[in-house]
Amino acid sequence: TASGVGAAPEGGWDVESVAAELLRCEDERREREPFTDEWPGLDLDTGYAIQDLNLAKRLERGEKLIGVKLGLTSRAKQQRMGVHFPFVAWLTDAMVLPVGDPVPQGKLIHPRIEPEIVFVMGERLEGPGITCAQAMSAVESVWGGAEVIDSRYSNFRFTAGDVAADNASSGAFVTGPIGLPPSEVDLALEAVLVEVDGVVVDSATGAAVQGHPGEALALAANDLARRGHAIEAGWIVLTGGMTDAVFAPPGSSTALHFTNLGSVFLNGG
Ligand code: OOG
Ligand code: MG
Repeated sequence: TASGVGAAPEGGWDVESVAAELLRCEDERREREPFTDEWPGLDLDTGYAIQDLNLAKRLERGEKLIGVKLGLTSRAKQQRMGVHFPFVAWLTDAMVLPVGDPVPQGKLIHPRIEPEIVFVMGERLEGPGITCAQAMSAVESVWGGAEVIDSRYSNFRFTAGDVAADNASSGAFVTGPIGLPPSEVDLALEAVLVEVDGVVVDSATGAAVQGHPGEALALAANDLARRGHAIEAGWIVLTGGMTDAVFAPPGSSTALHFTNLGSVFLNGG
């Protein structure tokens, strides 16, 4: 088992029981306090062991692994959440939100929306030592997208270990209408306007994400290499929120307008 990872379990928790409780919270739409309140030794590596155990459980129940997401790749996100480095989590087909569908309120606890640059991989990318240029040459197409994050922790309060364990607040995501070859768009300069109920509340360019979203992709490949994985051809990669997330309650309407990658509309349901 993975229970040898990290510090000795405290508060009665271990890798298996935290993993099971997180999946129960997700299935029951139940929020809870972060585990590190009771188990301060739940560090990043332990969080990843929990995340990987729950990926195995998701696959066992029939979900398909379709890619990865990065979290906390922009300063806006890091400052808001109080975790000051990026991390990587899994995407399965159960997280895909069909274009035009509302925010799936019935499955989520307290959804928030993030504008993201999304990659579809043309080639396998295996770290370590991957550079931004190498990463971008493995990309087939570039999209705008919206991630609907949903932490299992009350008020999105967590440490790095908690949020890694919680698959980086994964919920759902939708991709925009336009996919371009990477050579046709300057991603550092690609802008997004975040519009809530008709009012622009935030904006950023791709440079907000590690200077260039390709840097986030390289980081994911290099980080995953430490965990024994590569980024596979055909996978989807969400490179992380460009701005702070916005709340998406029922009745809200959010639009993300990208310069070249089109607009993504999400009805709060
Ligand atoms: C963690 C997930 C962050 C992103 O794009 O930065 C994330 C959170 O803020 O709850 O998906
Ligand atoms: Mg995100």
